[in-house]
Amino acid sequence: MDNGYKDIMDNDGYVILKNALPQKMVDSYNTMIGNYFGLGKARGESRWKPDAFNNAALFELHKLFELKDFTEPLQSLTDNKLMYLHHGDIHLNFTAINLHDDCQERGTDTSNYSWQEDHPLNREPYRCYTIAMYLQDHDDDTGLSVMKGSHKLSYTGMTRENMHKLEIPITNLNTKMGDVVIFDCRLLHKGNKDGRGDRKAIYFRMGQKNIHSENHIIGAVTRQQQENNQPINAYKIHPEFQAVLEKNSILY
Ligand SMILES: O=C(O)CCC(=O)C(=O)O
Repeated sequence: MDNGYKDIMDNDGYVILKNALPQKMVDSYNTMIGNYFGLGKARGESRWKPDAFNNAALFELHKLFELKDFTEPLQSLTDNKLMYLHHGDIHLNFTAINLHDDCQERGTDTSNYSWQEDHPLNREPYRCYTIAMYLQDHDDDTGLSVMKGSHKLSYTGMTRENMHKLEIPITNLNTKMGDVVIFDCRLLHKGNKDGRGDRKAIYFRMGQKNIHSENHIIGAVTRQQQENNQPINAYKIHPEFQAVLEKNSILY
């Protein structure tokens, strides 16, 4: 199954899988995230939980990896070498409103390595993707916005001011609940404010097993362990999560 996803990804830096999540799953994740953060009290407040897939209270998330409408396009984008990149957050009213990329370089030796397009030290296809699942409709510019094609730019170290001077229009992805956005981690993107007070999302990363994914994992684990106040070398994938990935032919 290809459906031209590779061409779209190459050109735009993102793909939207319309209606990939069944409504039942959307509803149950809405409830799960609401319960986890205590939505009654936390309405309107910003909360997020890093490394959610290894948290027993959130194992319902593992069902995502059994969903062929979601994994097959990703297998096709990654030449059937799909890998979990050890990054998975759930969000309640978490909004990253400034343009940014999701490349992870913390703790990575970048002396002989680059993820930038056409850079001489970029020797393998860059196929690290952020998966964004918003659990409500965003037909009113309150979801995710992207700078189409910016995954091909060399903007390392670029100031925010200069990012906005790029003269690339910002596209609002007016997604519906059940849609899944897959975007190249190098793509400049931002979230938007939502006055409803219960904006929920699942954010995680997957990629093709190669040097970029391996480096991405180092940075992602470093960040998550720091955010969870845990030593970096104490990170472990939970055996139940590992079993789900293996059963669905996903590397980790
Ligand atoms: O606010 C949002 O929904 C975007 C979140 C985001 O860009 C991120 O977590 O990297």
